[in-house]
Amino acid sequence: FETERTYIMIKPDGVQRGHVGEIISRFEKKGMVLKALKTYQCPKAVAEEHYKDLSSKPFFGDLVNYICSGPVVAMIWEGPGVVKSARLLIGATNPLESAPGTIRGDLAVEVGRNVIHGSDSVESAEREIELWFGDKAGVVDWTPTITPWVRE
Ligand code: DAT
Ligand code: MG
Repeated sequence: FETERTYIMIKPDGVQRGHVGEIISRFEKKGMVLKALKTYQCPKAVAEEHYKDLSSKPFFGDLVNYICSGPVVAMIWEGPGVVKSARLLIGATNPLESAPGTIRGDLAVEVGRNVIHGSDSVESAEREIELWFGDKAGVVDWTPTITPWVRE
């Protein structure tokens, strides 16, 4: 199997509101494979690096403060086309435009409290995985025993 990976992060609002289990469950049910998971209190420098492409935006300061405002749940998920597939589960950036059935569509109402992050490309995914899991702690290479019931 190919091993596309994506970086998924439940933001502090998702953690505070008690949506960790619900969100992880959606990825598990889809058939994606959990390769790493940790709670993390994000230092400002990591949030700034993560969102560096947005550093010129007027909301950048608020965004960094929000990501650092409480624990996040940082994860690596693997699967076929997982980067795009995860973005479809997550829904549009602005929760008022995210389809019902998506995570943001079901759980959020404002772009500044949109519950979850997912990498937007394979290249971003690898960059973000290196940023958040660079020390490889908790990253496990494994294949679920049910894989033949999920993939041909
Ligand atoms: P996404 O998280 O869907 O990849 P993005 O990369 O364009 O979206 O932006 C990253 C985050 O920045 C987004 O989840 C919420 C925040 N953000 C984006 N656009 C915003 C805006 N117009 N006002 C406030 N926050 C915004
Ligand atoms: Mg993005």
